[in-house]
Amino acid sequence: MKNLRRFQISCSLLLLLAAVGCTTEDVKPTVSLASNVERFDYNNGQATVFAVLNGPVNQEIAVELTFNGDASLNQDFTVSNEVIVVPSGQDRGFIVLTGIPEADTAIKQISITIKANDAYIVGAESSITLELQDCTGDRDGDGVLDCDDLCPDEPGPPENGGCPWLGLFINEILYDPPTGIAGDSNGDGTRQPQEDEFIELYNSNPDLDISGYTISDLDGVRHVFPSGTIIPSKGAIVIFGGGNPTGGFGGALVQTASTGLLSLNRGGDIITLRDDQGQVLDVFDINNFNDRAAQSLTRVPDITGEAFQEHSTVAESGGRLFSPGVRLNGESF
Ligand SMILES: [Ca+2]
Ligand SMILES: [Ca+2]
Ligand SMILES: [Ca+2]
Ligand SMILES: [Ca+2]
Repeated sequence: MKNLRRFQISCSLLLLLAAVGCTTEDVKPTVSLASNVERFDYNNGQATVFAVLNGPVNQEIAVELTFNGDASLNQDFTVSNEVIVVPSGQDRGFIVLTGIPEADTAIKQISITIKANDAYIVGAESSITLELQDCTGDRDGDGVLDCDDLCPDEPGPPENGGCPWLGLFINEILYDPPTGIAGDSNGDGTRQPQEDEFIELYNSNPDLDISGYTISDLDGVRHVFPSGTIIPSKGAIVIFGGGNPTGGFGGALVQTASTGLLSLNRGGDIITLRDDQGQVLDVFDINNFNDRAAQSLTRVPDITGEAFQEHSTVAESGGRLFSPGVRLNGESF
């Protein structure tokens, strides 16, 4: 309510002021847009678009809109109203968009923007974009319908949301544990520069038996995955240099180096992941990051990122220096 009261200069001297006019001053509501879905179907699918105020208004306002994008109003979709009416006493109003079935079912965008008006202030969320799709279509032919397909233009199995599997790869690596207890990545209560090194692998495959797979540095094999090591689909495994890893690690598998240490040389080393046939699956070249890090390097974003970055420099890390077994933001994979 605090910004929305209508203040009126007292008009008790109305008769006196009548000659020059009685002025009013409004504290205007701030308006933002929101929607209940990001995409909807040409085949009579619907999306609700809300105008949300920062508090209730004491008289009806009409939020004016513009519709842009390659989807056309009344050709590709209809709207229940071209303005959003917020009734008196309410803090929001809405309109409903409905898809029009048609032969052309390419994905089209609808961009809705609040038009400036004296009755309100346009807030930060002044515009939203929705997509119109053919939800019965399957453009990439992978059996996952477009509206359910997280990768609608790349074939992939249903169990991976219609996206291709990416294989087994390094997602994060700590070769330079921070000094002091902040460097106790394995959670065993002491910071030990060899033991607290780790490599985090992610499995973008169905469940995968990695028995006999290896991790090597330039000097030779540092870890052989023991018999019976199976990483669940879309799961992770963390290999620490040593110590007694303590904690949940997001439910990831946890091992320590079979040779007693990983010996990741921060001055220049190349880490190679191989399968049990000796085929190289992934390589991490520390020489590309020749400054001391005192934190891990991680894919950004997790899993799909091509580039590695220092962990704490990514906003969603919340300043954490590493995240063995979990995503940058601390959530499980
Ligand atoms: Ca598909
Ligand atoms: Ca797909
Ligand atoms: Ca430790
Ligand atoms: Ca991580």
